[in-house]
Amino acid sequence: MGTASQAGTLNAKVSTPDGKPLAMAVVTAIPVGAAPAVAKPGSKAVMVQASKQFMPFVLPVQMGTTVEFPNRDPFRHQVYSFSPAKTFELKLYGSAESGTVTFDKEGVVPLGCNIHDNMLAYIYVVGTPYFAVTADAGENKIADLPAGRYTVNVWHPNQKAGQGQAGVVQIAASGEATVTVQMELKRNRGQRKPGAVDENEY
Ligand SMILES: [Cu+2]
Repeated sequence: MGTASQAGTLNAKVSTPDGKPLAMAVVTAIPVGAAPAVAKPGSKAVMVQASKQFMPFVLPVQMGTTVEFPNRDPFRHQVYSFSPAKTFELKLYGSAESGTVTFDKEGVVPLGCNIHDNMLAYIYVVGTPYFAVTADAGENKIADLPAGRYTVNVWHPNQKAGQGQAGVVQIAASGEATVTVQMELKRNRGQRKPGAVDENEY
């Protein structure tokens, strides 16, 4: 019978090569030898549109997850992506309405809005239930990892190609392991503020 004592924790610390903590990096732990795993039926996540911004900027989800896109602004948005992992365009909708998209393929899904060019966010679709996003201190942890060996990867929307392999980590039952990853960025661009591109509300 599984108990908490059969699970360990992976601590991750991500920084740039000059030692600055890197937030918004997605850390994934994939059981060695396991095929990509689909989320439990009914798995949900939320990507909000508010004050002409997406929130959060980076949203990791396990493949098979349905993401809701509620609009909390008093004007309309139209969310789309041209990504190979998921190409879609929601209908134009206003305050207190929502659309949903199910992400069934691993990969990076950059989001935009047809009305507000400044809006940008990323859905990162992974084939494992074990993932976390780093906070401002560049750290986070993945708890409740069954004992075993995991391939640990880190992804950031602004990373240079070839970055983010943290190697294989052994997690002992009720043990802790720590990975420290340096990630080189090609730029450090976040989501631009409203009004950076257009001044109109629709
Ligand atoms: Cu918009």
